[in-house]
Order: sequence, then structure tokens, then C-alpha cells
Amino acid sequence: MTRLIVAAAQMGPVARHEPRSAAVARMVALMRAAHARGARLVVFPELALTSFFPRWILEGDALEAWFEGPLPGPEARPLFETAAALGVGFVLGYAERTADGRHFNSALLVGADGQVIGRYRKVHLPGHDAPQPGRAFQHLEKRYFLPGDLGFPVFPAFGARLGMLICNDRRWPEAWRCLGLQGAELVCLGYNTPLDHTGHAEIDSLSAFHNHLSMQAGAYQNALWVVAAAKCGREEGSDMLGQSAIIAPSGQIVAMAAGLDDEVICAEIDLGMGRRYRETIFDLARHREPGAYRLIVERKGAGDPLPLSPAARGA
Ligand code: CDV
Repeated sequence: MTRLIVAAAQMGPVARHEPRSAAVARMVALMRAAHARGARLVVFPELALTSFFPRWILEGDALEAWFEGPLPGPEARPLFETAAALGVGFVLGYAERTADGRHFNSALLVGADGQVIGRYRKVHLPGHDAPQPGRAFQHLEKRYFLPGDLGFPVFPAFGARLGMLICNDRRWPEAWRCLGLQGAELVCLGYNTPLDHTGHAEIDSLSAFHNHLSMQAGAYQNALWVVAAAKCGREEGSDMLGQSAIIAPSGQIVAMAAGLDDEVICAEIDLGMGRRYRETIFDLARHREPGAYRLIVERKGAGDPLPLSPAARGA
């Protein structure tokens, strides 16, 4: 039985002009607090080093300033050094600029020795590529990032098979299933969820419900643990959801943040719990029916309804 204490390090607002060094100092404090509670792995939010810049229209150097080259650079180094000194690993969301100048919304998995184990690049980019008239805050992820090109990798780490998702990915069952089919036991994810993200009050008022609904379903249907960390509170006038959570393969929330500021939540997780689900109700190899799914046409967008299958046509 592998047991592991994990932590979600929720972060309150990061101001537009707050230097990375200040955000990193907050993260180091959160990491120390998690370590004091026995955590071996700490999950930080999406784009944790800065304010959530896709809310603004930015060009050229003003845009480049939000991106990181190879990590750790000088400002993020204290986080990596603290991890190595404490023997704590972490997952860090950040805006990645590749050596050839491409931009991704990425997460880095760092081991307890402070060395990089692996990387994930966000696949499901929300928002728009052109500014939307009349919006109080833009959401320009499609303008600023390319869709992730690494698939949904699973890494052997911390005694588990570990995958990562980033924010909007959590709403897509395909993302969870890609990890579940690879036997992921633990999924780490960070998010920034503005409370006005659709602009439709009847949907936005359900933001907290949809957040947990998506992650609890992903956990249960794929028999894995979820550690999810929010960046939250009123950031530059934009209200963002908190409710960071640790979720069991049963779909039950075992820890949840209480406030809308920097806060650590921890849980001791039993990786064997996922195995019980994977060997019974969610034994994917035994119970899935890929043949019945073949009629699904892989394409982007809704478009015209799919043609009915021969069975549905009564043929
Ligand atoms: N950063 C995000 O990906 N935010 C999205 C909102 C815009 C829908 C989310 O899924 O929370």
C-alpha cells in the first residue's frame, strides 16, 4: 500500500505589477507550510508566477514579458532550491516560451531533488483569439498560447503514475480518459477560473458547482486521485473561484480550501484506493466497449449532427 501526503497550495491574487520574486516568496512559504504538515508533493495553480495576463490585450514585448524561458530562471530558483532542501516535489503552472519562440500554458513536474521530471502543455484553451467587445475582462488564451503538443503524458513519480491537467482541461472527459487509459493514479492540476467566464449569469452562477462536478467525475470515472490548486480572490478587479480540493477515486472531496487567499490543504492519500475501483467497476480493459465508440467521428466543433448509426436507423 503506497501512502503519500499531498498538498494543494492555493494562491490569492497576484497583482499586475507584483514581481515574480514576490510570488515565488509566497510559494516558498506555502511549500514550507505543506512540508511542516508532512507533504511530499505540492501543487501550485495555473500561471502561478504572475497575474492572469490573458485578461488583457497585450502585444510584442509587453506580451513577452509574461512568459518564462527555461526554468528555473533567477526569480523562480528559490522554489527549486527550497524543494531540494526540504525534499518536497511540486507542480508549477507557468507561461512557457520555447527556445524557438512558441508559447504554451504549461505545467512542470519537479522531483523532491529539485530536478525537472516532466512537463505538460494545456490542450483545451478557453476564451478567444480576438478581443470581445463589451467584456469587462478578456479571456485571450487562444490568442496567446498554442494548444499543447505533448498529449497527456503520465510520469512515474512519488510512487504513483502521475498526470497533469491545466484548468479548462478539467471540464473535458477526453482529457481525463487519456490519463485514465494510461493507468494514471494521481492527477495534479491548477486553475484560474474567473466567475464571469461565460458572460451568462445562469451558467456563471454555477461556477463552483461545475468546478467540483468536473473534477469529481474525472476522479471517479478514471479511478484516480486529484490534487487541484486555484489562484483565486479578486485579482486586478476580476473575481476568481477558490475551492481548491483534493479528491479521492470515490469522487469524494477529502480536503477543500476555506478562503480566497494563500492557503495550504493537505491529505494523506492511499493509492491502493484507486486500484480497488480499477479492478472492479472501472476495470477499463474489461468493461469499456471501444467497438461501440467507433462511430464517433473525431472532429472539432459541433457542426451538423453526426449521421445516425445503422442500429439507430433500424437497418
Ligand atoms: N484558465 C482557464 O482555463 N479558465 C477556464 C474558464 C475560462 C472557463 C476554466 O475552465 O476555468
